[in-house]
Amino acid sequence: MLDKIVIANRGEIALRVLRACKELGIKTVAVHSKADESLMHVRLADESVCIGPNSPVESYLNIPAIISAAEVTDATGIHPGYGFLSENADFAEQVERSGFTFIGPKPDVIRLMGDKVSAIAAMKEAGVPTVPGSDGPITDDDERTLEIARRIGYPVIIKASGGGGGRGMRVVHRESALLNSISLTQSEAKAAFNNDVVYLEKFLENPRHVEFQVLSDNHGNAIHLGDRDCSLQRRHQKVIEEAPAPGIDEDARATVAAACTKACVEIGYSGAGTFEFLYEDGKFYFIEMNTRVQVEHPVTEMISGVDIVREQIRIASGLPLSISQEDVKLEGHAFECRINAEDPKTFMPSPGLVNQFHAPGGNGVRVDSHLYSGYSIPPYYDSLIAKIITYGPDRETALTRMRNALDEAVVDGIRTNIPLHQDLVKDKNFQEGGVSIHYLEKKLEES
Ligand code: MV4
Repeated sequence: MLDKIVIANRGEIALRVLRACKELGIKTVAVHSKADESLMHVRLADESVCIGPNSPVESYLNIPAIISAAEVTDATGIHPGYGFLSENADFAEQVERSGFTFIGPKPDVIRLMGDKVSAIAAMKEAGVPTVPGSDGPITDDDERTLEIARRIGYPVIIKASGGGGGRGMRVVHRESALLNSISLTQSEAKAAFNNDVVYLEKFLENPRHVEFQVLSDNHGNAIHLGDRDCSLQRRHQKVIEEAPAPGIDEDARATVAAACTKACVEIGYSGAGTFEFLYEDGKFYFIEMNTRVQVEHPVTEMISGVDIVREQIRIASGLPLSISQEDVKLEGHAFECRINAEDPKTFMPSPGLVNQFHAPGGNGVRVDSHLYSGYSIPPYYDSLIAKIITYGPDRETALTRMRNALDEAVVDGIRTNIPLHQDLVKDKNFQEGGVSIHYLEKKLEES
Protein backbone atom coordinates (compact mmCIF):
# COMPACT_ATOMS: atom_id res chain seq x y z
CA MET A 1 0.00 0.00 0.00
CA LEU A 2 1.16 3.54 -0.75
CA ASP A 3 2.50 4.97 2.53
CA LYS A 4 2.50 8.73 1.91
CA ILE A 5 0.27 10.64 -0.49
CA VAL A 6 0.52 14.16 -1.84
CA ILE A 7 -2.94 15.68 -2.16
CA ALA A 8 -2.63 17.83 -5.29
CA ASN A 9 -5.86 19.75 -4.81
CA ARG A 10 -7.71 22.08 -2.44
CA GLY A 11 -11.07 22.61 -0.74
CA GLU A 12 -13.55 19.90 0.04
CA ILE A 13 -12.02 17.23 -2.19
CA ALA A 14 -8.58 17.65 -0.59
CA LEU A 15 -10.25 17.06 2.78
CA ARG A 16 -12.15 14.08 1.36
CA VAL A 17 -8.89 12.51 0.12
CA LEU A 18 -7.14 13.28 3.42
CA ARG A 19 -9.89 11.48 5.37
CA ALA A 20 -9.59 8.39 3.14
CA CYS A 21 -5.81 8.37 3.67
CA LYS A 22 -6.18 8.62 7.45
CA GLU A 23 -8.61 5.70 7.46
CA LEU A 24 -6.09 3.64 5.52
CA GLY A 25 -3.20 4.66 7.79
CA ILE A 26 -1.48 6.56 4.97
CA LYS A 27 0.52 9.72 5.73
CA THR A 28 -0.57 12.90 3.95
CA VAL A 29 1.12 15.88 2.37
CA ALA A 30 -1.00 18.95 1.63
CA VAL A 31 0.32 21.12 -1.18
CA HIS A 32 -1.24 24.55 -1.32
CA SER A 33 -1.03 28.02 -2.77
CA LYS A 34 -0.14 31.07 -0.71
CA ALA A 35 -3.83 31.98 -0.35
CA ASP A 36 -4.69 28.48 0.92
CA GLU A 37 -2.48 28.30 4.03
CA SER A 38 -5.56 28.26 6.26
CA LEU A 39 -7.44 25.46 4.48
CA MET A 40 -8.82 22.80 6.79
CA HIS A 41 -6.93 19.91 5.21
CA VAL A 42 -3.63 21.81 5.42
CA ARG A 43 -4.06 21.90 9.21
CA LEU A 44 -4.96 18.22 9.37
CA ALA A 45 -2.26 16.89 7.04
CA ASP A 46 0.93 15.37 8.44
CA GLU A 47 2.99 17.79 6.33
CA SER A 48 2.30 20.74 4.09
CA VAL A 49 4.23 22.45 1.31
CA CYS A 50 3.47 25.84 -0.24
CA ILE A 51 3.83 25.27 -3.98
CA GLY A 52 3.29 28.76 -5.32
CA PRO A 53 1.34 31.99 -5.40
CA ASN A 54 -2.44 32.39 -5.55
CA SER A 55 -2.85 31.92 -9.29
CA PRO A 56 -3.86 28.29 -10.04
CA VAL A 57 -1.46 28.24 -13.01
CA GLU A 58 1.46 28.89 -10.67
CA SER A 59 0.31 26.50 -7.93
CA TYR A 60 -2.28 23.74 -8.47
CA LEU A 61 -1.41 23.50 -12.17
CA ASN A 62 2.35 23.79 -11.59
CA ILE A 63 3.59 20.28 -12.41
CA PRO A 64 7.27 20.71 -11.39
CA ALA A 65 6.27 22.31 -8.07
CA ILE A 66 3.93 19.42 -7.20
CA ILE A 67 6.46 16.75 -8.15
CA SER A 68 9.16 18.58 -6.16
CA ALA A 69 6.86 18.57 -3.12
CA ALA A 70 6.54 14.79 -3.46
CA GLU A 71 10.32 14.51 -3.69
CA VAL A 72 11.15 16.66 -0.64
CA THR A 73 8.56 14.93 1.53
CA ASP A 74 9.48 11.43 0.36
CA ALA A 75 5.89 10.69 -0.67
CA THR A 76 5.05 7.67 -2.83
CA GLY A 77 1.74 8.61 -4.43
CA ILE A 78 -0.04 11.69 -5.79
CA HIS A 79 -3.84 12.07 -5.70
CA PRO A 80 -5.04 14.72 -8.19
CA GLY A 81 -8.66 15.08 -6.95
CA TYR A 82 -10.92 16.63 -9.61
CA GLY A 83 -10.33 19.60 -11.90
CA PHE A 84 -6.79 21.05 -12.07
CA LEU A 85 -4.39 18.29 -13.29
CA SER A 86 -6.71 15.35 -12.64
CA GLU A 87 -7.24 14.49 -16.32
CA ASN A 88 -3.90 15.75 -17.64
CA ALA A 89 -2.14 12.75 -19.23
CA ASP A 90 1.19 14.60 -19.34
CA PHE A 91 1.01 15.19 -15.59
CA ALA A 92 0.23 11.52 -14.92
CA GLU A 93 3.15 10.57 -17.17
CA GLN A 94 5.60 12.92 -15.43
CA VAL A 95 4.46 11.70 -12.01
CA GLU A 96 5.14 8.10 -13.02
CA ARG A 97 8.45 8.96 -14.73
CA SER A 98 9.59 10.69 -11.54
CA GLY A 99 9.04 7.45 -9.67
CA PHE A 100 5.71 8.24 -7.98
CA THR A 101 2.34 6.57 -8.30
CA PHE A 102 -0.39 8.60 -9.99
CA ILE A 103 -3.72 7.76 -8.37
CA GLY A 104 -5.74 7.31 -11.52
CA PRO A 105 -5.63 5.41 -14.80
CA LYS A 106 -2.50 4.97 -16.91
CA PRO A 107 -1.46 8.09 -18.92
CA ASP A 108 -2.29 6.40 -22.25
CA VAL A 109 -5.83 5.65 -21.09
CA ILE A 110 -6.32 9.24 -19.84
CA ARG A 111 -5.12 10.40 -23.26
CA LEU A 112 -7.43 8.00 -25.10
CA MET A 113 -10.45 9.26 -23.14
CA GLY A 114 -9.36 12.90 -23.34
CA ASP A 115 -9.59 12.69 -27.11
CA LYS A 116 -13.35 12.38 -27.64
CA VAL A 117 -13.10 10.85 -31.13
CA SER A 118 -10.86 8.03 -29.88
CA ALA A 119 -12.92 7.61 -26.70
CA ILE A 120 -16.14 7.15 -28.67
CA ALA A 121 -14.44 4.72 -31.09
CA ALA A 122 -13.09 2.64 -28.18
CA MET A 123 -16.50 2.54 -26.49
CA LYS A 124 -18.35 1.65 -29.65
CA GLU A 125 -15.85 -1.15 -30.25
CA ALA A 126 -16.55 -2.45 -26.73
CA GLY A 127 -20.31 -2.47 -27.32
CA VAL A 128 -21.25 0.71 -25.42
CA PRO A 129 -24.14 2.49 -27.21
CA THR A 130 -23.06 5.80 -28.77
CA VAL A 131 -24.85 8.71 -30.47
CA PRO A 132 -25.37 8.26 -34.23
CA GLY A 133 -22.62 10.39 -35.74
CA SER A 134 -19.62 10.76 -38.01
CA ASP A 135 -17.71 7.99 -36.18
CA GLY A 136 -14.47 9.85 -36.67
CA PRO A 137 -13.06 13.25 -37.57
CA ILE A 138 -14.62 15.53 -40.16
CA THR A 139 -12.28 15.73 -43.16
CA ASP A 140 -11.86 18.50 -45.77
CA ASP A 141 -13.98 16.51 -48.22
CA ASP A 142 -17.06 18.77 -48.01
CA GLU A 143 -19.27 16.54 -50.15
CA ARG A 144 -18.59 13.64 -47.83
CA THR A 145 -19.28 15.83 -44.76
CA LEU A 146 -22.64 16.93 -46.18
CA GLU A 147 -23.43 13.30 -46.93
CA ILE A 148 -22.60 12.24 -43.34
CA ALA A 149 -24.83 14.98 -41.89
CA ARG A 150 -27.70 14.00 -44.23
CA ARG A 151 -27.39 10.40 -43.08
CA ILE A 152 -27.40 11.47 -39.37
CA GLY A 153 -30.31 13.86 -39.97
CA TYR A 154 -30.61 17.46 -38.75
CA PRO A 155 -30.22 18.92 -36.20
CA VAL A 156 -26.60 17.81 -35.74
CA ILE A 157 -24.06 18.94 -33.15
CA ILE A 158 -20.43 19.68 -34.02
CA LYS A 159 -18.06 18.81 -31.19
CA ALA A 160 -14.33 19.39 -30.76
CA SER A 161 -12.41 16.17 -30.13
CA GLY A 162 -10.21 18.02 -27.65
CA GLY A 163 -13.20 19.58 -25.88
CA GLY A 164 -15.63 17.98 -23.46
CA GLY A 165 -17.71 19.13 -20.54
CA GLY A 166 -19.56 21.52 -22.81
CA ARG A 167 -16.56 23.28 -24.35
CA GLY A 168 -16.21 23.49 -28.13
CA MET A 169 -19.72 22.61 -29.35
CA ARG A 170 -22.11 24.06 -31.93
CA VAL A 171 -25.61 22.96 -32.97
CA VAL A 172 -26.58 23.11 -36.65
CA HIS A 173 -30.23 23.00 -37.74
CA ARG A 174 -29.91 23.04 -41.54
CA GLU A 175 -27.52 22.01 -44.27
CA SER A 176 -26.83 25.58 -45.48
CA ALA A 177 -25.15 26.40 -42.16
CA LEU A 178 -23.12 23.21 -41.76
CA LEU A 179 -19.80 23.86 -43.48
CA ASN A 180 -19.39 27.37 -42.12
CA SER A 181 -20.24 26.19 -38.60
CA ILE A 182 -17.66 23.44 -38.90
CA SER A 183 -14.97 25.98 -39.90
CA LEU A 184 -15.85 28.20 -36.95
CA THR A 185 -15.78 25.30 -34.48
CA GLN A 186 -12.45 24.13 -35.92
CA SER A 187 -10.88 27.58 -35.45
CA GLU A 188 -12.19 27.86 -31.89
CA ALA A 189 -10.99 24.34 -31.11
CA LYS A 190 -7.54 25.09 -32.53
CA ALA A 191 -7.29 28.18 -30.32
CA ALA A 192 -8.70 26.55 -27.18
CA PHE A 193 -7.25 23.03 -27.31
CA ASN A 194 -4.55 23.34 -29.98
CA ASN A 195 -6.46 20.59 -31.81
CA ASP A 196 -8.83 21.40 -34.68
CA VAL A 197 -10.34 17.91 -34.97
CA VAL A 198 -14.15 18.02 -34.84
CA TYR A 199 -16.83 15.35 -35.23
CA LEU A 200 -20.59 15.25 -35.74
CA GLU A 201 -23.39 13.72 -33.71
CA LYS A 202 -27.14 13.70 -33.97
CA PHE A 203 -28.28 16.53 -31.67
CA LEU A 204 -30.58 15.10 -29.01
CA GLU A 205 -33.11 17.83 -28.19
CA ASN A 206 -34.31 16.98 -24.71
CA PRO A 207 -32.13 14.35 -23.06
CA ARG A 208 -31.20 13.68 -19.46
CA HIS A 209 -27.60 13.40 -18.26
CA VAL A 210 -27.16 10.00 -16.65
CA GLU A 211 -23.74 8.63 -15.78
CA PHE A 212 -22.39 5.30 -14.52
CA GLN A 213 -19.69 4.92 -11.85
CA VAL A 214 -17.12 2.20 -12.44
CA LEU A 215 -14.14 0.83 -10.54
CA SER A 216 -11.51 -1.22 -12.33
CA ASP A 217 -8.31 -2.72 -10.93
CA ASN A 218 -5.03 -3.90 -12.45
CA HIS A 219 -6.03 -7.55 -12.15
CA GLY A 220 -8.74 -7.62 -14.81
CA ASN A 221 -11.65 -6.90 -12.45
CA ALA A 222 -14.21 -4.20 -13.21
CA ILE A 223 -17.44 -3.40 -11.38
CA HIS A 224 -20.07 -0.68 -11.58
CA LEU A 225 -21.81 1.11 -8.73
CA GLY A 226 -24.91 2.06 -10.67
CA ASP A 227 -25.91 5.40 -12.10
CA ARG A 228 -26.47 9.04 -11.16
CA ASP A 229 -28.71 11.68 -12.68
CA CYS A 230 -26.92 15.02 -13.14
CA SER A 231 -29.44 16.73 -15.40
CA LEU A 232 -30.07 19.68 -13.12
CA GLN A 233 -27.34 22.03 -14.34
CA ARG A 234 -26.70 25.61 -15.42
CA ARG A 235 -24.04 26.48 -17.99
CA HIS A 236 -22.59 22.97 -17.70
CA GLN A 237 -22.21 23.37 -13.93
CA LYS A 238 -24.14 20.68 -12.09
CA VAL A 239 -26.38 21.96 -9.30
CA ILE A 240 -28.13 18.88 -7.82
CA GLU A 241 -27.27 15.24 -8.47
CA GLU A 242 -29.02 12.07 -7.34
CA ALA A 243 -28.52 8.33 -7.33
CA PRO A 244 -30.00 6.22 -8.72
CA ALA A 245 -31.37 8.15 -11.72
CA PRO A 246 -35.17 8.02 -11.31
CA GLY A 247 -37.48 6.30 -13.78
CA ILE A 248 -34.86 4.59 -15.94
CA ASP A 249 -35.78 1.58 -18.08
CA GLU A 250 -34.39 -1.40 -16.13
CA ASP A 251 -33.34 -3.44 -19.17
CA ALA A 252 -31.46 -0.50 -20.71
CA ARG A 253 -29.83 0.24 -17.36
CA ALA A 254 -28.58 -3.32 -16.84
CA THR A 255 -27.34 -3.66 -20.43
CA VAL A 256 -25.42 -0.38 -20.34
CA ALA A 257 -23.92 -1.04 -16.90
CA ALA A 258 -22.59 -4.38 -18.15
CA ALA A 259 -21.22 -2.74 -21.31
CA CYS A 260 -19.35 -0.17 -19.19
CA THR A 261 -17.58 -2.77 -17.08
CA LYS A 262 -16.73 -4.81 -20.18
CA ALA A 263 -15.27 -1.68 -21.79
CA CYS A 264 -13.11 -1.05 -18.71
CA VAL A 265 -11.50 -4.46 -19.05
CA GLU A 266 -11.03 -4.03 -22.81
CA ILE A 267 -9.30 -0.63 -22.61
CA GLY A 268 -7.19 -1.62 -19.59
CA TYR A 269 -8.85 0.92 -17.34
CA SER A 270 -7.65 1.23 -13.76
CA GLY A 271 -9.17 3.29 -11.01
CA ALA A 272 -12.48 5.07 -10.62
CA GLY A 273 -14.21 6.25 -13.79
CA THR A 274 -17.45 7.76 -15.01
CA PHE A 275 -19.25 6.93 -18.23
CA GLU A 276 -21.39 9.91 -19.25
CA PHE A 277 -24.54 9.24 -21.23
CA LEU A 278 -27.42 11.16 -22.64
CA TYR A 279 -30.69 9.36 -21.91
CA GLU A 280 -33.70 9.99 -24.14
CA ASP A 281 -36.81 7.90 -24.89
CA GLY A 282 -35.56 4.97 -22.82
CA LYS A 283 -32.18 4.73 -24.55
CA PHE A 284 -28.60 5.53 -23.48
CA TYR A 285 -26.06 7.28 -25.72
CA PHE A 286 -22.41 7.46 -24.58
CA ILE A 287 -20.85 10.94 -24.91
CA GLU A 288 -17.69 11.07 -22.75
CA MET A 289 -15.70 9.27 -20.10
CA ASN A 290 -14.23 11.03 -17.06
CA THR A 291 -11.08 9.46 -15.64
CA ARG A 292 -11.14 11.21 -12.26
CA VAL A 293 -13.10 11.11 -9.02
CA GLN A 294 -16.15 13.32 -9.52
CA VAL A 295 -17.70 16.01 -7.34
CA GLU A 296 -20.91 13.96 -7.16
CA HIS A 297 -19.27 10.67 -6.07
CA PRO A 298 -20.90 10.81 -2.58
CA VAL A 299 -24.41 10.03 -3.87
CA THR A 300 -23.04 6.75 -5.24
CA GLU A 301 -21.18 6.08 -2.00
CA MET A 302 -24.43 6.53 -0.07
CA ILE A 303 -26.43 4.01 -2.12
CA SER A 304 -23.60 1.48 -2.50
CA GLY A 305 -21.74 1.75 0.80
CA VAL A 306 -18.48 1.71 -1.19
CA ASP A 307 -15.78 4.30 -0.41
CA ILE A 308 -14.72 5.35 -3.91
CA VAL A 309 -11.59 7.27 -2.86
CA ARG A 310 -10.43 4.33 -0.74
CA GLU A 311 -10.83 2.04 -3.75
CA GLN A 312 -8.89 4.52 -5.93
CA ILE A 313 -5.97 4.39 -3.50
CA ARG A 314 -6.11 0.60 -3.17
CA ILE A 315 -6.19 0.16 -6.94
CA ALA A 316 -3.25 2.53 -7.47
CA SER A 317 -1.37 0.56 -4.80
CA GLY A 318 -1.76 -2.53 -6.96
CA LEU A 319 -4.38 -4.21 -4.77
CA PRO A 320 -7.42 -5.94 -6.23
CA LEU A 321 -10.89 -4.43 -5.81
CA SER A 322 -12.13 -5.13 -2.29
CA ILE A 323 -15.58 -6.11 -3.60
CA SER A 324 -17.02 -8.04 -6.53
CA GLN A 325 -20.13 -7.11 -8.52
CA GLU A 326 -22.16 -9.61 -6.48
CA ASP A 327 -21.16 -7.78 -3.29
CA VAL A 328 -22.51 -4.48 -4.61
CA LYS A 329 -26.00 -3.90 -3.25
CA LEU A 330 -27.52 -0.64 -4.41
CA GLU A 331 -30.08 0.45 -1.84
CA GLY A 332 -32.06 3.59 -1.15
CA HIS A 333 -31.72 7.01 -2.71
CA ALA A 334 -29.34 9.96 -2.31
CA PHE A 335 -29.24 13.62 -3.33
CA GLU A 336 -26.37 16.09 -3.40
CA CYS A 337 -26.80 19.86 -3.39
CA ARG A 338 -23.69 21.78 -4.42
CA ILE A 339 -23.40 24.80 -2.16
CA ASN A 340 -21.52 27.63 -3.88
CA ALA A 341 -20.30 30.97 -2.57
CA GLU A 342 -22.33 32.94 -5.09
CA ASP A 343 -25.37 35.15 -5.37
CA PRO A 344 -28.47 32.90 -5.61
CA LYS A 345 -30.01 35.11 -8.33
CA THR A 346 -27.11 36.58 -10.36
CA PHE A 347 -24.67 33.67 -9.79
CA MET A 348 -21.87 36.20 -9.22
CA PRO A 349 -19.11 34.75 -6.99
CA SER A 350 -19.29 35.87 -3.37
CA PRO A 351 -15.94 35.19 -1.69
CA GLY A 352 -15.00 36.56 1.73
CA LEU A 353 -15.09 35.88 5.44
CA VAL A 354 -17.46 33.22 6.75
CA ASN A 355 -18.37 34.52 10.21
CA GLN A 356 -20.43 31.52 11.17
CA PHE A 357 -20.71 28.09 9.61
CA HIS A 358 -23.11 25.51 10.90
CA ALA A 359 -23.43 22.23 9.02
CA PRO A 360 -26.75 20.38 9.05
CA GLY A 361 -26.83 16.86 10.49
CA GLY A 362 -29.02 14.00 11.59
CA ASN A 363 -30.02 10.65 10.19
CA GLY A 364 -29.03 10.25 6.54
CA VAL A 365 -27.23 13.60 6.27
CA ARG A 366 -23.61 13.95 5.12
CA VAL A 367 -21.79 17.23 4.60
CA ASP A 368 -18.52 17.32 2.67
CA SER A 369 -17.06 20.76 3.29
CA HIS A 370 -13.80 22.44 4.22
CA LEU A 371 -15.61 25.43 5.76
CA TYR A 372 -15.30 26.50 9.38
CA SER A 373 -16.36 29.63 11.24
CA GLY A 374 -13.73 32.30 10.61
CA TYR A 375 -12.55 30.84 7.29
CA SER A 376 -12.10 33.32 4.48
CA ILE A 377 -13.03 32.08 0.98
CA PRO A 378 -10.37 33.29 -1.46
CA PRO A 379 -11.55 34.74 -4.79
CA TYR A 380 -9.10 32.79 -6.98
CA TYR A 381 -10.76 29.38 -7.20
CA ASP A 382 -13.98 27.48 -7.78
CA SER A 383 -16.90 28.70 -5.65
CA LEU A 384 -17.91 25.24 -4.32
CA ILE A 385 -17.85 25.48 -0.51
CA ALA A 386 -19.92 22.50 0.62
CA LYS A 387 -21.83 19.49 -0.59
CA ILE A 388 -24.91 18.56 1.35
CA ILE A 389 -25.73 14.93 0.73
CA THR A 390 -28.85 13.22 2.05
CA TYR A 391 -29.76 9.57 2.01
CA GLY A 392 -32.98 7.69 2.63
CA PRO A 393 -34.62 4.34 1.99
CA ASP A 394 -36.56 5.98 -0.84
CA ARG A 395 -36.42 9.15 -2.97
CA GLU A 396 -39.16 10.93 -0.99
CA THR A 397 -37.35 10.46 2.32
CA ALA A 398 -34.00 11.56 0.92
CA LEU A 399 -35.63 14.68 -0.54
CA THR A 400 -37.43 15.52 2.72
CA ARG A 401 -34.13 15.18 4.55
CA MET A 402 -32.54 17.53 2.00
CA ARG A 403 -35.25 20.17 2.56
CA ASN A 404 -34.64 20.00 6.30
CA ALA A 405 -30.86 19.97 5.92
CA LEU A 406 -30.93 23.07 3.71
CA ASP A 407 -33.09 24.84 6.31
CA GLU A 408 -30.61 23.95 9.07
CA ALA A 409 -27.48 25.09 7.24
CA VAL A 410 -25.93 28.41 8.31
CA VAL A 411 -23.28 30.14 6.20
CA ASP A 412 -23.06 33.66 7.56
CA GLY A 413 -21.03 36.49 6.05
CA ILE A 414 -21.20 35.63 2.35
CA ARG A 415 -23.95 34.93 -0.17
CA THR A 416 -24.62 31.32 -1.12
CA ASN A 417 -26.92 29.48 -3.49
CA ILE A 418 -28.77 27.81 -0.58
CA PRO A 419 -31.94 29.84 -1.36
CA LEU A 420 -31.84 28.50 -4.94
CA HIS A 421 -31.58 24.94 -3.61
CA GLN A 422 -34.46 25.54 -1.20
CA ASP A 423 -36.54 26.60 -4.18
CA LEU A 424 -35.45 23.64 -6.35
CA VAL A 425 -36.20 20.94 -3.79
CA LYS A 426 -39.77 22.23 -3.65
CA ASP A 427 -40.14 22.37 -7.45
CA LYS A 428 -43.02 20.11 -8.59
CA ASN A 429 -41.26 18.78 -11.69
CA PHE A 430 -38.02 18.12 -9.83
CA GLN A 431 -39.99 16.31 -7.14
CA GLU A 432 -41.54 14.14 -9.87
CA GLY A 433 -38.05 13.18 -11.05
CA GLY A 434 -36.51 12.87 -14.48
CA VAL A 435 -36.26 16.49 -15.68
CA SER A 436 -34.07 17.14 -18.74
CA ILE A 437 -30.72 18.96 -19.01
CA HIS A 438 -32.57 22.12 -20.09
CA TYR A 439 -35.01 22.24 -17.18
CA LEU A 440 -33.10 24.50 -14.77
CA GLU A 441 -32.09 27.09 -17.36
CA LYS A 442 -35.68 27.31 -18.62
CA LYS A 443 -36.99 27.64 -15.06
CA LEU A 444 -34.48 30.43 -14.32
CA GLU A 445 -35.49 32.27 -17.50
CA GLU A 446 -39.14 32.19 -16.43
CA SER A 447 -38.53 33.56 -12.93
C1 MV4 B 1 -24.94 16.63 -26.61
C2 MV4 B 1 -26.22 17.21 -26.46
C3 MV4 B 1 -27.19 16.81 -27.34
N1 MV4 B 1 -26.92 15.95 -28.34
N2 MV4 B 1 -24.70 15.77 -27.61
C4 MV4 B 1 -22.76 19.19 -23.21
C5 MV4 B 1 -21.63 18.81 -22.33
C6 MV4 B 1 -20.93 17.71 -23.01
N3 MV4 B 1 -20.54 16.73 -22.05
C7 MV4 B 1 -21.91 17.17 -24.01
N4 MV4 B 1 -23.02 18.05 -24.01
C8 MV4 B 1 -24.11 17.81 -24.78
N5 MV4 B 1 -23.92 16.93 -25.79
C9 MV4 B 1 -25.68 15.43 -28.45
N6 MV4 B 1 -25.42 14.58 -29.44
C10 MV4 B 1 -26.42 18.10 -25.40
C11 MV4 B 1 -25.36 18.41 -24.56
C12 MV4 B 1 -25.65 19.30 -23.47
C13 MV4 B 1 -25.60 18.86 -22.14
C14 MV4 B 1 -25.23 17.56 -21.80
C15 MV4 B 1 -25.19 17.15 -20.50
C16 MV4 B 1 -25.52 18.04 -19.48
C17 MV4 B 1 -25.87 19.33 -19.79
C18 MV4 B 1 -25.92 19.76 -21.12
C19 MV4 B 1 -26.30 21.06 -21.41
C20 MV4 B 1 -26.34 21.49 -22.72
C21 MV4 B 1 -26.02 20.61 -23.74
